[in-house]
Amino acid sequence: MIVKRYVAASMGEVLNKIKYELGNDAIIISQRRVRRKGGFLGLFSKKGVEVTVAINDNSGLQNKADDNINVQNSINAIKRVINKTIDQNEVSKDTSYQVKRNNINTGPIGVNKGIYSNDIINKNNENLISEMREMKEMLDEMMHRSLKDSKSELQVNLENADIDENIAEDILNKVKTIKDDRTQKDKLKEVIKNNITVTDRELKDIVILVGPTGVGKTTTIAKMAGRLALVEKKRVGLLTIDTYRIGAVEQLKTYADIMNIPFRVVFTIKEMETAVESMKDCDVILIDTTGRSSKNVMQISELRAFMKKVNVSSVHLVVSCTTKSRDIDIIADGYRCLNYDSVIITKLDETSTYGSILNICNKTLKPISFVTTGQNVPDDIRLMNSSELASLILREDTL
Ligand SMILES: Nc1nc2c(ncn2[C@@H]2O[C@H](COP(=O)(O)OP(=O)(O)OP(=O)(O)O)[C@@H](O)[C@H]2O)c(=O)[nH]1
Ligand SMILES: [Mg+2]
Repeated sequence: MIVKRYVAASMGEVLNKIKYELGNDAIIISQRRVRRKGGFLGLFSKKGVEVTVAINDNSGLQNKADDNINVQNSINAIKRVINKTIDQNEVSKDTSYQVKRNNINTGPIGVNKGIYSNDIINKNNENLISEMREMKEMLDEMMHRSLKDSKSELQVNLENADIDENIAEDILNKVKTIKDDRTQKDKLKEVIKNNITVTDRELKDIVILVGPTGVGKTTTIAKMAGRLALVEKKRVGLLTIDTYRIGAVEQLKTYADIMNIPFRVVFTIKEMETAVESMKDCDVILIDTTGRSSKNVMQISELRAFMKKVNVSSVHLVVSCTTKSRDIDIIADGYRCLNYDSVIITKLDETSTYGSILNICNKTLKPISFVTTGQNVPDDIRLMNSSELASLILREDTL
């Protein structure tokens, strides 16, 4: 570390000199007002400012992260000195107050002398303290800036996408292991892409959708039914397991009526087999379930009992793209006992950050079967590949 002292007429002038000679990395250690020598035999000296700064002399040899750690250490050390000085001055202020009181007791001459000199000391101390405080604020600001700078561009990309901290760290580590001459951003995209799996498994036999309340299960079932029946010309049957909410049935029944496809409601476990049996002519039976809280083990066990009654070919866990990272953990674990084999991510149109796609993949460890992008039945459902999803997460593309 190099320490240098600068003297000039004003603080502005000193700072310009420092910036010109040392750049933006110099740290101010101390500043004080001085009289600058000038004129014949130093007789006509002028007021000025003396500033002492420090700068790291081997910045070229270290990487940016090390630099930032050093800067932060230096700032912390300087802040400790400043705090100590402020404390000492507060104490000396109290002491000088004591001296003043003592002088009052000793008599009129002592009073005047004592008060006069102590007032000057107090004033100087106050100036010093306020300057120290200013410096402390400057250092806080520098510390804040240096912490911000220490984040790499890739880290910022991941943070902006709302990717879970641990997943982001893992991704960055993987990026570091790629040794080729692609750009960092391309490597990042590659790693994200490899962390997302999708499946284009055909929808057939008995397909069931499970997931928390309001994520879009019924709407998604209607979209699937629409595609299968209207586009792929398959025979589709709709079935809903409703043990919980009056009204949930009506929603799906309306879609079934519009599309002219069979619809049944199952209220008890016993009815499950006969309901499925009644749709044996269908190529695909789509089963809707009422939303369950992933924390309610009883409700999920009940659902499992219904599912055990028939030979389900695929279970899709439905999760909204707007779900917070911690809640994704709870949902992924809460529904694991239903052995879901893929995930449908809904409401992509309702967010501007898509990191949750990666969070969902990492936490469920299951491929994505569909994403939904709006309320329109049957249009707003898609199968996106991992490259498209990676571009979305990195904001290279929009929906
Ligand atoms: N913006 C947007 N809204 C959606 C999407 N999918 C569903 N919705 C809306 O989300 C709301 C809830 O959808 P539902 O299909 O009833 O959700 P659910 O999971 O069946 O809800 P429960 O049966 O109560 O558990 C409705 O207003 C839907 O129109 C989507 O992809 N984007
Ligand atoms: Mg529903």
